[in-house]
Amino acid sequence: MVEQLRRDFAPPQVDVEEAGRIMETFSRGHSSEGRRVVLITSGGTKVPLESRTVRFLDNFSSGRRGAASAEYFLRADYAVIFLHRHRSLFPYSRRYSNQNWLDSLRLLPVPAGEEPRVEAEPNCLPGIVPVLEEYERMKGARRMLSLEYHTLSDYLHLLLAAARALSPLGSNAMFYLAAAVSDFYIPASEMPEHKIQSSSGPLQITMKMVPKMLSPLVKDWAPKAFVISFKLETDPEILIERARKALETYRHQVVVANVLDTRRSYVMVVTNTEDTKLFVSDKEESLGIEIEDKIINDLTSRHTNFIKQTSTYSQSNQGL
Ligand code: 9Z3
Repeated sequence: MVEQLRRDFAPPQVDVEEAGRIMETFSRGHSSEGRRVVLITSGGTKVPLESRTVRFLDNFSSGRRGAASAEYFLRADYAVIFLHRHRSLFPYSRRYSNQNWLDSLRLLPVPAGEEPRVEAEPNCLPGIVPVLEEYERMKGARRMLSLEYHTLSDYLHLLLAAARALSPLGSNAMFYLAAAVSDFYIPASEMPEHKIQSSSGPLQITMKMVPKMLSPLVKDWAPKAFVISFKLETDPEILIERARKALETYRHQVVVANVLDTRRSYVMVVTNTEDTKLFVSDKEESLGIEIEDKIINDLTSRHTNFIKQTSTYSQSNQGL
């Protein structure tokens, strides 16, 4: 797998070694204070079609699931590594992503010669006071480490580095893999260097399957961690079957299954033993309740049970 990463993908655009060191220091620090650490992946991925990239294959993910989930994990006292796609939604500011910030700011009149002053107009930023308070509290507590990826190659390399950094935490580490990662890519050796010419006629491309990182993550890189993957389908009929298949194949703990059109109001939490449906009703939505609140509530208590079970298991194996 590591060999395939080196061979088939352009070198990452980020300093992966440095990111690995930062993640390790962050997780070690929080773990020594008795805190659990979750790695959240968030956003889509871009797959280049040319080495000097003009065109790429992208997907729909906005990163809202990951950004909202980060806030609820922080409230549940987790330390969060937020590995997200460049410019996808970010915790807290995500709530104001659909508006032009300049419209919420006003220049204040000041006497000539004084520094210009700017004031925010709270009415243009609904709910900003509690959001800002929470943001400042979390920032002050340094409980979130934010890392960006640009390309699929960055994402894959950073996920490997994160797994290595979190592995020493054993079952106290959680992987929450909400990013929508491309299944297909063009290996570096088969990619044209220059812009593909339309004068050559219609375009036909053959793409290879992206290596499934979940498999080595669960088996080798962080074998004791609590791992959650997401399964997205557009056809609700095949959702559960696909989620179960993923659990069987990768042997991790949980799949959160969702359908593209209903992903904001309905998910299914699938484990080896049960399927739990989580909904947000219209009434709850009007009260500002988000599905991520319910997902994180469910998963953090499963994580607690997982830690208890694994510690009982290892104690009984040591004859304690
Ligand atoms: C998800 O299913 C996420 O819930 C969404 C969130 C990407 C739908 P948004 O970012 O959307 O809030 O706009 N993520 C995983 C999707 C995915 O690609 N899963 C792979 C699959 O289904 C397996 S890892 O095959």
